Amino acid sequence: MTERRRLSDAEISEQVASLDGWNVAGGKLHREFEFENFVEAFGFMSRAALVAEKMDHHPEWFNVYNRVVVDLATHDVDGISEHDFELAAAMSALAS
Ligand code: H2B
Repeated sequence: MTERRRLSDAEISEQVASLDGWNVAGGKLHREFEFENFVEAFGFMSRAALVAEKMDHHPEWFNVYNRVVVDLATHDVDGISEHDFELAAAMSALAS
């Protein structure tokens, strides 16, 4: 996997532009997912958790009923790294 290097603001703006539905909020990659119901939302979270564990890169997230709010950052570098973009892309793919 790619290195845990803190990306520059320019690198982040460039990469976030090609990632559908995600933006930067509070220094983290942010996206809100909405599903049909709680079972769909939790199924998504279960699948994303397995990907995250395999990557050893874990989301901050919040779930109410059919909504999952996700914030991705790399604590080890106190910023956003390639790992956040990889996890974001994987989560988008799982939700689509
Ligand atoms: N997840 C996230 N989001 N950021 C990290 O810096 C991070 C992680 N570091 N998961 C990993 C685990 C680290 O704590 C372990 C020791 O590899």
